Amino acid sequence: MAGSTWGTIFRIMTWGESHGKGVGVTIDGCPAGLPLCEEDIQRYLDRRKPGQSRYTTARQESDQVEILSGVFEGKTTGTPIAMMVRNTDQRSKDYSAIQDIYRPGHADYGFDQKYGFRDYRGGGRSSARETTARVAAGAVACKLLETYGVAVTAYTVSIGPVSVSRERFDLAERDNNRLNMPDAQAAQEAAAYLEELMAEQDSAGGVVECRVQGLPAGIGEPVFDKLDACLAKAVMSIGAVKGFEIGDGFAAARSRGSENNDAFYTDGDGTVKKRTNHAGGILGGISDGSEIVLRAAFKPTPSIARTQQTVNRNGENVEIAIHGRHDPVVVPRAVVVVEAMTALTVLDLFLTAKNARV
Ligand code: EPS
Repeated sequence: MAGSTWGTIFRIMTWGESHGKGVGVTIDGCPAGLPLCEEDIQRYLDRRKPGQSRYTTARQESDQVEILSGVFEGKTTGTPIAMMVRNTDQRSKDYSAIQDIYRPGHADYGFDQKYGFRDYRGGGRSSARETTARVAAGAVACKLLETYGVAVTAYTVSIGPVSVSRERFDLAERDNNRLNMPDAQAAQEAAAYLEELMAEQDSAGGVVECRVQGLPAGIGEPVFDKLDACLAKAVMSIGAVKGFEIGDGFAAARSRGSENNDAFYTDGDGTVKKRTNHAGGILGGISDGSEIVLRAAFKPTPSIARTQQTVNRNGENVEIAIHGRHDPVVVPRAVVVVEAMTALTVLDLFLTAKNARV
């Protein structure tokens, strides 16, 4: 299956299926000398792992990472860094009953049409479990970005109809609630909303926002590899993402030029600043030195227990009710996945930009 690599200089290849032996990633292009240990990766994986609350899948995986290569005496060696996480709590029998049925909202039908058969156990490679490998690679990218003074931070901004209030916004609150919302009141309201949906055997979607701080101006290539174009591809490659915005995004379409332009100014200290950031930190596909702001819209989890109409492999109309362990909402666990894909993309273009001038 092609399409499992990302990046040009800092390049990753992910592998593994939800019900196979494990999932993993190889990073090629990480510079030598970066201090790195399994705990650096584990901190990120723990934010994504399943079984964390009643609002996530009940599958119990510790998602313990093993670094197999590329690190010696606590530092990267410049050779490929291979990392793996073993699967331990597969329950493939949950999928036997639906192996010949196309789950609405899932990749099943497309995979069958493309390959003629599929690994139906847990959705194989189309499972959200695939994102484990992205997060492991993203943790390394974040550590390397830190050495350049760049920080990537994501959080949940909405679940269903409940949005965080910009007045109550408190990033420290993000890690105090299971929905990863930087607003305690919104988290409570969203939890109540999820309880209602769960009682109705239904699921919710939501929006993750991500900010990149400390990125200098000049990152991103002018035509096809624009910073925003690459971020869009990276973030939209995360399963369940259906929408993507930079800065004001779709709202900019309703704005006027006089409102949407961010005025430049200088304090006379030699740096160029902007009074506003409607552009989300990117102009002409190149970072402008202000904060990068992006948002990803996630659809509601397609695996729901209530009865749905569908079709089987024999082309017959059938009914399906999906049981087993599923997230009533994927958004809280996806926060760190958005961080990972953003970090991998920004880092790769940051390293590319180093060769822009003699
Ligand atoms: C998923 C379905 C469930 C989730 C899984 C994502 O798989 P299973 O039926 O095997 O428990 O648990 O999430 C993870 C295992 C994970 O690590 O994210 C799906 O359909 O995407």
